Amino acid sequence: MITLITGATSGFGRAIALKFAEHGSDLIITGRRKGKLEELEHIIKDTYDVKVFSLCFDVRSHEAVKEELESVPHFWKEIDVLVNNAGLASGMSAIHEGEIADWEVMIDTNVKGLLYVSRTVLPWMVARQKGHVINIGSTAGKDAYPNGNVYCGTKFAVDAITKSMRIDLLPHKIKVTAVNPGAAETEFSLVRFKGDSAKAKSVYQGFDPLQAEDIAEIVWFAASRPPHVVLNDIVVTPLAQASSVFIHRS
Ligand code: NDP
Ligand code: 8X3
Repeated sequence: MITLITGATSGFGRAIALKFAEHGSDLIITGRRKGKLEELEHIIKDTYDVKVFSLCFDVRSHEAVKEELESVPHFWKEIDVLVNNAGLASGMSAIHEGEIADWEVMIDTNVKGLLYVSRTVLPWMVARQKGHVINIGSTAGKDAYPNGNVYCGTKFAVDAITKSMRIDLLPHKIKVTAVNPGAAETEFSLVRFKGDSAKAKSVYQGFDPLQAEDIAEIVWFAASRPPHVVLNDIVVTPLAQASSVFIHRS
């Protein structure tokens, strides 16, 4: 099995890479932070008997996505599972106060980046009439929340794209799954609040948030069902969370 994971340098992507390696999958891992990619590649190669190919690129650049992915040796193009995970929130403001630059980075990463990677990889899956796309959405793509506006919009877009992808790929025997996590403690909030660690920490205060490993287990479960079974849409929250808006804090 070959699995391509975008955004493998931290959080869900890193945990998914480790989980898939544990189960014997060869991996293409991607992200912008070269040092983190190299470190993960070493850890995986030292621990598991799998091959790892690292690609350092920004998913917001169509040119880079195409060039880097197409540069891989033929063997690596036989991708069985594509995990579209790279993404982020940038800022959290009322719609009339939002920073345009934040909106652009979220739309370009979460929506356009996912599309660029998918557009490059899917023809290889179609040619083989085989494959599985797992898009990481969010509870933010199921219900909007105050000041979430554009981030929520990008994740609603991921939800819609996933549903339409599933229809388009039906004749080609390609599975499409969405995994939509709620609040999970990764680098997500640190990135959203631009390095303000106190603010990032406060997001998870008073309840027990999801961890990256929880999501990795679910992604592996989805990827390891028998050929005739597809998990279409998974929503997973911490015990204390009912939706994007309702979190019970003690
Ligand atoms: P992290 O910040 O820990 O990880 C995000 C990953 O995305 C990093 O590996 C980062 O790599 C990569 N990434 C971000 N921007 C780019 C880019 N332009 N090009 C390439 N890679 C990029 O956050 P999470 O693990 O939490 O987030 C993973 C996904 O899960 C995201 O899509 C997020 O929206 C979603 N999500 C997160 C939730 C949470 O509560 N944490 C809940 C629901 C969904 P690098 O910086 O090296 O480029
Ligand atoms: C991340 C979860 O609720 O912080 O997608 O937007 S949330």
